[in-house]
Amino acid sequence: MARCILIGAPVEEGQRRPGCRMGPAAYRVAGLAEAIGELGHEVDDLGDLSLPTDLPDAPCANPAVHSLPQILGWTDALRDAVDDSLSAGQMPIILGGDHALALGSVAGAAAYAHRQSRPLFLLWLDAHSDFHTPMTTTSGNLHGTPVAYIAGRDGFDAFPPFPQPIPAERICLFGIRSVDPAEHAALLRHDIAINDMRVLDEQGIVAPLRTFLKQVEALQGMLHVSLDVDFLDPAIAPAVGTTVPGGTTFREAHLVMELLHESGLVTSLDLVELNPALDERSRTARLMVDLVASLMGKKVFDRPTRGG
Ligand code: 5AB
Ligand code: MN
Ligand code: MN
Ligand code: MN
Repeated sequence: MARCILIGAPVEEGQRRPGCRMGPAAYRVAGLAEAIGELGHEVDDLGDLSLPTDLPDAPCANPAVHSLPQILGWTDALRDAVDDSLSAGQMPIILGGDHALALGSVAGAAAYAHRQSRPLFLLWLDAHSDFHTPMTTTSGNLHGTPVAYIAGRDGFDAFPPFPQPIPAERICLFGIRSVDPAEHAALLRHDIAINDMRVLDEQGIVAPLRTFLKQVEALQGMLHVSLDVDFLDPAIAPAVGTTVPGGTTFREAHLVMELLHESGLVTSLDLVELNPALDERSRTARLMVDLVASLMGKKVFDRPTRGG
């Protein structure tokens, strides 16, 4: 059984639409702690992190970029919180907040993994590749940049150097169906596994996910999973600012979570981009809670283990 720690990250400066700051509260109201606890795990709630008050002065050469000082502040806070909980033997579950929080959460996991001399792997469940740098983004929204930071791309001069960037072969993008031209050009230069929706339509979700999980297992790696609400089809998960049609179905998403549970490999988790102001009677929040329950071991039908 795991010792989970919920970390509220009311980050919304990584994009422009207000509402993501209510994400942590929506997960609590939807019963996240209870759902995990019912499966027999220990759950603590750290409450919400707050933005440090003395924000750095951070000019950026790309005038489109906004809220850089705030995102730098969040990055620091998230990195420390995730590193501290992993160091305490806990499994951090970050309640976002927009995806810019992953600049810090994955940095914390990477710092910890480095001290343990264990390789860190990243599974990015998202409609988007989030592979912009602050220099290439045209929207100026930093929630579109974490994978580039994590992979060690240039252009993050305002940020602390990423502790031990994750080699491209240990990053898996899954569910992708919206990639900007600058991201596309950069992805062609990196050996990142890109399981876009075309691949998943053709091969299903099981084979590509198992291939990746085998690599994690072979190196006894740590695995950070970053789940963006827009990974899901907007028909089942409307509460997100950046919907893209053609996302994963209810059962595909649950199957991903069930396979992750069976692997026993997940060491940290982000839940990002939920905007409760766009939700319909909490259905997206509740779906996300159900998905976490599947990840933590809830089964459709619990068969006694065979054999013996
Ligand atoms: B998300 C876009 N590529 O850079 C941009 O939701 C969208 O965290 C980024 O995946 C979406 O603004 C970021 C058009
Ligand atoms: Mn994202
Ligand atoms: Mn996205
Ligand atoms: Mn989004």
